[in-house]
Amino acid sequence: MTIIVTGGAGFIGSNFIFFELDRHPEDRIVCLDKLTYAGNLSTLRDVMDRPNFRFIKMDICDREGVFRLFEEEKPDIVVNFAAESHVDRSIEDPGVFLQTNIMGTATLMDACRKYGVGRFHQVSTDEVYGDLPLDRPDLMFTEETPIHTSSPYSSSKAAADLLALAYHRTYGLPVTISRCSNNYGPYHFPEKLIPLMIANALNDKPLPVYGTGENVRDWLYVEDHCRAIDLIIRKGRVGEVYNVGGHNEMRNIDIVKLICHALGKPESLITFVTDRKGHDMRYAIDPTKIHSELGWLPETKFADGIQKTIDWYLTHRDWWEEIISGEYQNYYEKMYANR
Ligand code: NAD
Ligand code: TDX
Repeated sequence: MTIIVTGGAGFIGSNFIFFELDRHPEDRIVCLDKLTYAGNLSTLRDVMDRPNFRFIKMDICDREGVFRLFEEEKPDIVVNFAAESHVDRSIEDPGVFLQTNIMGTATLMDACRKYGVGRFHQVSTDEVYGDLPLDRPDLMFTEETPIHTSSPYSSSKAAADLLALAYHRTYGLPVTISRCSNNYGPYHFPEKLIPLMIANALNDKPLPVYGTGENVRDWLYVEDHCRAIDLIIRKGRVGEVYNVGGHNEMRNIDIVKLICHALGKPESLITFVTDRKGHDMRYAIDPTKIHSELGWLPETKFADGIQKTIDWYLTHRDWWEEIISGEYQNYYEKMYANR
């Protein structure tokens, strides 16, 4: 089979490519990525020369290019990870989120229709459900929870989900959607909470916690997410949404303290800064459907996953130091200097 993986030079997409090449060496993977600030070709260095791997630098909004590639590769499956993914950036500048996350997804689905692709999988997020209150731990997001978004990022992802379901109903496009909770693991871009705190702590820089740090996220080790997507594209039912999450709710402040302790750094590095606008309070996924239909369960416990992640950042300093020494500095200055 040929699988086109978009956004494969980013965090989850690259981990998915490694997972697929390892578990399904008989399949061919074509990675399509624009290499935005979040995409790193160095991440894919070890697989670049594999005979069953091809990288192509392309924007998913480039209709002509995408159609040409589909004509050439005749993919069996398309997995769409390509997206603008950072909530804070979407608050600063929504335009590119609408372009890539909505128009790009539509372009890929048009190509899927034209070339009769057997499956289009949209990698979505739990953020499309909005947030849950802290004082109702019994509530969780199911696939039936209404879409109720908070940020331009989550709204653009929700729009793409709705379009995907509409393409299924109207054109019969064989679509599946996964809505996953927060991922962590290797190759996570250092603008996001966990890698940002690890990098700052290692550099003895302040650890900027938004608001009071009581917001809760439901963390899943990235490989568990990859295994869920692998199951959905091979065994999932078309037209269906699958929630993916590991019942691992943690407060931001507790994660940051844990990172301080693991790295032997003082908690005095923690600095409470102005809250994110429209900040979602709590996410919690109910993964009953994917468990009962596809037998998926998370395999990595948080204690093990976070230790593996911290070890990875300690042994791959060159990867993230190169990132934070470049354009990232301007980003950091803009987002955190006067916060
Ligand atoms: P990321 O920002 O690390 O990577 C995004 C990748 O997409 C980059 O390689 C970038 O170059 C590429 N890209 C961006 N715009 C593109 C375009 N127009 N054309 C082609 N490529 C483009 O993101 P991530 O954290 O790996 O997230 C991947 C997907 O998973 C996203 O769709 C995101 O919404 C979803 N998701 C992420 C999480 C999480 O915790 N990170 C959780 C649930 C869902
Ligand atoms: O410096 C920070 N300080 C801080 O307190 C950063 C970067 C974040 N935070 C808080 C905000 C959130 O409550 O930490 C929490 C996690 O923030 P992010 O890492 O930005 O993730 P989040 O906003 O939860 O979104 C992530 O999960 C869902 C991904 O970035 C999305 O792509 C995915 O859809």
